[in-house]
Amino acid sequence: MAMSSDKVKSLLHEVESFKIETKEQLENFRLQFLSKKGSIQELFGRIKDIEPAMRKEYGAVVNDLKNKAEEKFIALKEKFEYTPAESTGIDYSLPGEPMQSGAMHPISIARNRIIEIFSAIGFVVSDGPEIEDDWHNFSALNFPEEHPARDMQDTFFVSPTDEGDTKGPMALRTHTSSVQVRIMENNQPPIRTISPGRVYRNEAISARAHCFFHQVEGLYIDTDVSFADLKQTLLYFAKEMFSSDTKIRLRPSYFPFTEPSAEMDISCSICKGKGCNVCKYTGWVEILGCGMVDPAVLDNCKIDSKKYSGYAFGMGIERIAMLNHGINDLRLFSENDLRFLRQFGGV
Ligand code: 2NL
Repeated sequence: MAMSSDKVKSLLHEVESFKIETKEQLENFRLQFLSKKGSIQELFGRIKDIEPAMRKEYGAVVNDLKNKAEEKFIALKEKFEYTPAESTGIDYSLPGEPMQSGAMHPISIARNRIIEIFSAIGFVVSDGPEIEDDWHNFSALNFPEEHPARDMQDTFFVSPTDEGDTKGPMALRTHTSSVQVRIMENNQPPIRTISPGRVYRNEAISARAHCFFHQVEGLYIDTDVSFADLKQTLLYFAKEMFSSDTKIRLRPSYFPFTEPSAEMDISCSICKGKGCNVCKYTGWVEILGCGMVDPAVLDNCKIDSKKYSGYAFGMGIERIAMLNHGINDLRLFSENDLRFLRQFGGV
């Protein structure tokens, strides 16, 4: 204790005799005596080394020293227009600016849910390039040479299409089937994959059409895959995605790459089949296209169509998100207006 009180006394002397005639000296005073690493704080830290019976007295003496130092500091603070952390001009004690937080995009929310549902039954996510050659986007998928989708009016071409170009015309993919063509070319069955991604169409932008949108396509190839397998898988998906009482119906359709082909409707998730604007008073809403993979497509991708069969389906993610949240204009998805994006509960 004796040692410590000597130390307090000598510090008190130092505090009292410290010459402060400039702003810099005031800051040095603060650093030396009053800061967290200053000598007075150090004395407080030593209280644990003091005999318990003497601690009260020791505390009082150090406190007294601290008050004297603070008084001296405060008395000179105004005179030198002291501001904390003056070297940077930043007052770290001010509260921060409120930060704008983002939100999960409704397309991402729907895509993640679709992936979750198909992952649970063994589908693996696959990905591929957005700029594709003619083979992977059209020819391998059985599009005839004169098919309208190959037209400049429908597809964005991104490189010269003159005869000398050995790779053939390159285009922004118009569906993610091109990813699945690549999977088939590089893997033998069993294949069970879903391909989510952005696709492009050369269309005028409106509430119902956009020049880009998002798709998830699914593909399952093995021995003895049947249309019944397709139907059960899609029923499972519809019940998981919407609600367990959702019903599905399949209507005959046509795609170049599937035979037979169908479009699938679900019982309207908005009005539960009673009739509303969304289902146009039919009780049903179309959500995807599907079918059995055309044997010519399997053969194009080096999969033996005599040994294997498969089903495939494709859906627009925007459409699913619109149904889930009652969104009625496609353009909202690409405006990045936070007032829109924050409404969907994703973080
Ligand atoms: C739709 C329809 C569909 C497929 C996509 C597919 C992929 C391969 C082979 C055969 Cl590699 N088919 N995909 C099949 C039927 C329909 O999409 O309306 N999508 C938004």
